[in-house]
Amino acid sequence: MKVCVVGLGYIGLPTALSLAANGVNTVGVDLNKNMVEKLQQGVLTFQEDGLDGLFAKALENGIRFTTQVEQADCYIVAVPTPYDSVTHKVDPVYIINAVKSVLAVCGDNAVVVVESTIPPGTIDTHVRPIVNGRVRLVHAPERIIPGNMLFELAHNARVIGADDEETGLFVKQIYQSFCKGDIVITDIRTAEMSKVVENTYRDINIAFANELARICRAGGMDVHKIIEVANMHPRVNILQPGPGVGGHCISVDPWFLVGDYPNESRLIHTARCVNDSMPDHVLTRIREVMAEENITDFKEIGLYGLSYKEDVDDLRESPTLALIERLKAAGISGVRVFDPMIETNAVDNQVYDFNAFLSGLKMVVVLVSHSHIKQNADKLRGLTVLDTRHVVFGPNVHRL
Ligand code: SAJ
Repeated sequence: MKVCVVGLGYIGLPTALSLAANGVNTVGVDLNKNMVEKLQQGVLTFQEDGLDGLFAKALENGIRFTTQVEQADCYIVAVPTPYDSVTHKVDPVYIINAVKSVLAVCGDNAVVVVESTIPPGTIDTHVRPIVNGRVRLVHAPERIIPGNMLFELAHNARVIGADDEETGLFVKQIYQSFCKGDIVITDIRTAEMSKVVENTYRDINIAFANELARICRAGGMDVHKIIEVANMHPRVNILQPGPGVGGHCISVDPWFLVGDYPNESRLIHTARCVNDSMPDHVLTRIREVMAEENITDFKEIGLYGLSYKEDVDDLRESPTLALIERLKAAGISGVRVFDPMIETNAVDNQVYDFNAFLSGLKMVVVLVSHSHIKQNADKLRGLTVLDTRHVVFGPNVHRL
C-alpha cells in the first residue's frame, strides 16, 4: 500500500508523518520547492507539540518528500480552500489542480481522498466532472485542532464520505494505521456538510459569548463570572469571548453556507458579523481605558499577540491583524506589537524581545493567551492592561 499526500501544510504534513510513522509507505508532495527542500533536509516548516518526534519516526520509516505526484494506491489531497470574501463562495482551484496532478500519473481506479474542508456539493460540482469516473472519490475531512494536533490525529473520531462501502472500508483501514477513534462511513455530501457544520456551530457559540461580553460591558456585569456560573448547568456550554475569531477554519467555513444558502443562513451570517466586529469593540475599549487611565499617546501602548490563537504560529485571519487595520484606518500609528511565537516580520513596529516590547509602555493589550504571557504576567505589574482573553489578573487589569 502506497499513499501519496498532496499538500504539506498544517493538515497534510502531520497526516503524512502519522501514516509513515505507523508503517505506511508514504510520499509527501507539495508544489512549494522551498518547503519540500526543508523537509528533505529534516527541517520542519511549522511548530506543533510533538511534531518533531513524529517527523523523526517518519524519516526513520523512509518517508519521502517531492514536488512531483507519484503513482500510488491512495492519494490524500490536503490543499487550501480559499473563499471569495465578496461572494462567500469557495474557490476550488487548488483542489482541482491537485486532483489534475494526480490524474496525470495515477492508475485507473486509484482512490483520491479530499481532506480539505469544502462546502456540501463541491465534489459533485467541481471534482467529479474532471475525474470522469477514472478514480474513486472520497471526502474525509480533518478535525484536528492546532495546538493539540497529534493527540487529536490519533484519537478523534473521523468521517469518511464515499460512493460505496468497499471504497469507504479501503480508506478506513488506511486511517486506522494511526487513528484509534471511531471512523464512520457515509456519503460524500454528508461528510462535506458535517465538517462545515462543526466549525459553524463553534463560530455561533463564540459569537454568543462575544455578544454576552458586549451586553455585560454595557450593563456593568462580569461576563466571565456569568459564563462560569451558567456553564455549571449540565446542558450549558458557552465558550469564551475574545478579540475576534481567527484561523483559516472557524472564521471561513460558515461563509461557505452563507454563500451557498444566503436566504437560509441568517443566524450563521449574523454570528459571523458579530465575531468580525470584535476588533472594533477592542478599539473602543482601548480608547475607554486610555481615557480612564489618562493615557494620551498610542505610542505608549503595546499589542501582545499576533497569531490567531494561543500557542500557535499561524497568523491567518488573526484578530490582531484586523485590529491593526482598524488602527491604521483611524490614522493611529506607532503602536508596538509583540508575539513570542512569531519570529518573522509580519507587521510594522513589531518587537522581538519581550523586555524591549515592555520598555517605556504604559498599557498592554493582551490579544492572545499564549502560555508565555501566563508565565510572564508578573512583568505587566505596574502597567495598565486591557486583557481580551481573561488570562491576566490584578488591580490594573481591564476586560473586554
Ligand atoms: N476562540 C474564541 N473563544 C473560544 C474559542 C476560540 O474566541 O472560546 C477563537 C480563537 O481565539 C481563534 C478562533 O476562535 O481565534 C478559532 O480557534 P479554535 O481553537 O476554536 O479553532 P481552530 O480554528 O484552531 O480549529 C477548529 C476546530 N474546530 C472545532 O473545534 C469545531 C478544529 O477541530 C478543526 O479541525 C479546525 O477548526 C479546522 O481546521 O477546521
